[in-house]
Amino acid sequence: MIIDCVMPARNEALTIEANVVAARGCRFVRSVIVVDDGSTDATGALAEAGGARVLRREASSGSKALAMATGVAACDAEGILFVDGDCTGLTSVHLDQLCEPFVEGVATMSVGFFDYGWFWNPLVRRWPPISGERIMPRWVFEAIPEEKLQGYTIELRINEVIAEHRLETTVRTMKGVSHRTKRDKLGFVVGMRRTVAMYRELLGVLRGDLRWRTYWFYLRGLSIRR
Ligand SMILES: Nc1nc2c(ncn2[C@@H]2O[C@H](COP(=O)(O)OP(=O)(O)OP(=O)(O)O)[C@@H](O)[C@H]2O)c(=O)[nH]1
Ligand SMILES: [Mg+2]
Repeated sequence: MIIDCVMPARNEALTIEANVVAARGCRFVRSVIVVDDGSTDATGALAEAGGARVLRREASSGSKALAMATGVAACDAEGILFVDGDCTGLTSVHLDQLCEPFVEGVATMSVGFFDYGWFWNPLVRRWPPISGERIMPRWVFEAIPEEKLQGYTIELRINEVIAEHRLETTVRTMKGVSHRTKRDKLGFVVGMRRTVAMYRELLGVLRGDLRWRTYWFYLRGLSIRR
């Protein structure tokens, strides 16, 4: 099966190249597509230096969900590996391990979690994943209705398709992997404001049309890898 990696990125000059190189080194990935929404730093050039194909969009029309949709529409791969452009510590080995259950046909979706340490990891692995590092068939992403392609809620929408189709998910912690938070990127005050806005978006979906049974069906199809 052909797998392409789609990487949304806006102003991720510090991390984008390393993440592109990690994704290109994943043995299952054919090519890496970075979708850049009007970055004002060198994100696009550094992604190209790392070997990615870069799709540049207008900042004004940007959102994480739409960037991901643009990347999917621009390729013909049957499997899509999403990787955020702001990961730290991510290697090709992490991505190989993330792809394995999917490639082996063990799971329809495979998700990698950041490493939050021994105390939190077991809890995080049972939580509905909002992690951006995941692989799935392209039809799963394309099954999300256009009006639901909204900002940071996209991962909940992917979970929704998986759960409503009663599909299997595997999750695993990616040892040593984390990311740059909005506070790291924008400073405490602006970063915190954006973080709160993001969680309000997520809560809006949880209180809105997303059915709670989604989580139940997700858990029924969940297996945890070490
Ligand atoms: N192309 C594009 N990428 C985006 C956009 N918004 C976020 N991203 C990228 O999506 C990835 C995750 O975004 P973050 O804002 O770090 O969100 P997060 O990691 O879920 O949340 P934090 O905990 O605040 O870091 C990063 O690579 C961002 O650059 C956007 O509007 N357009
Ligand atoms: Mg981040």
